[in-house]
Amino acid sequence: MPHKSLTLGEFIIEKQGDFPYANGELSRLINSIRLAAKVVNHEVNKAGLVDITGAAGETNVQGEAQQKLDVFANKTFINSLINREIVCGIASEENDEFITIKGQNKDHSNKYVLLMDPLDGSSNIDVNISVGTIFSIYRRVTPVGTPVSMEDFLQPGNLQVAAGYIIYGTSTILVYTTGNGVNGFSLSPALGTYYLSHPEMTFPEDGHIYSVNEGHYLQFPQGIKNYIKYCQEEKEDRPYTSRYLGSLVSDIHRNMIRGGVYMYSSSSKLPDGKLRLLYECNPIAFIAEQAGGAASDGYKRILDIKPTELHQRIPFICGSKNMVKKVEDFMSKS
Ligand code: AHM
Ligand code: MG
Repeated sequence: MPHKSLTLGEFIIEKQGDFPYANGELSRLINSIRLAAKVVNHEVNKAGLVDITGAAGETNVQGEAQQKLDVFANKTFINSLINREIVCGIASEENDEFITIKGQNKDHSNKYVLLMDPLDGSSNIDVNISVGTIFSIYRRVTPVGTPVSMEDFLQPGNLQVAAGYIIYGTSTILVYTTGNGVNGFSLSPALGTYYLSHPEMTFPEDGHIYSVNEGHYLQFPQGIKNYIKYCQEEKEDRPYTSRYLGSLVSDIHRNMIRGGVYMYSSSSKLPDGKLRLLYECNPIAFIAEQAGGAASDGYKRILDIKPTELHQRIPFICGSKNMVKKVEDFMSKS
């Protein structure tokens, strides 16, 4: 077993003391996510064997067709969190409005809100490419004892207390941070246990991979076009390698291990880009920074942006620190 066989459960207990005001609530919350992720993993693995792939026949708030597994993952995470009564509210890519949850004493006494994309990259399910769950956790800003309100969800990313992602891929891995570095845990399919397999993950400061949907090239702002040309130039350590799965967590995970930059910028067709600030960009940006990487909208730090809407979109450039800086240089020059 990897890394002295330390399990995620043991790791969570070991780290609980790192939080000055911890009463175990955040630990129980992460516990609940890891359990729900096991259920989703089981279902994702069965795709193709049972009638679970394909569209569910409904569209979500953003007008996108919901896949059956999207709906399943959404319900699984929400039910797991509601049953354990450990958050006061949940916002999901798949729900128009946030959900209010009462605590154990039916008194809105829980402290944390959770925002998530329950199954990101779900258009990849039918073709057997890795998909993922992304989550972001904040302490509520409204008083304990009252129902949550929109302001509990519209907090800048720099106030996140924890964030993570799960990749359902060649192996299933849960990566998360509570603001003290980033650790990854691989799920043993035989034992159903997550083991610490990627301790203290770090983004290389430089990299040789750029990840972008180049089909949108003609619609990109000039700064992004110029950066792509820079990546392709025959100079020094270039041309870089192009790798793009169209599954955010997988593209970010690979780039964090190998060194690279992911870009979903604005375009003439999508002026705000595609990715959602609250439950896609902010959690990934928090993880990237905790691992020594960076995340920007092309001009400024993602984590400093004050959100205005639950399903707000934002251009997203994330990866190795020096590569993100280079993209920003190209953006400001053009
Ligand atoms: P989704 O939340 O609808 O699955 O969309 C998000 C996904 C990301 O995982 C991925 O990086 C991006 O959309 C790919 O978009 P495109 O197909 O336009 O390149
Ligand atoms: Mg998504």
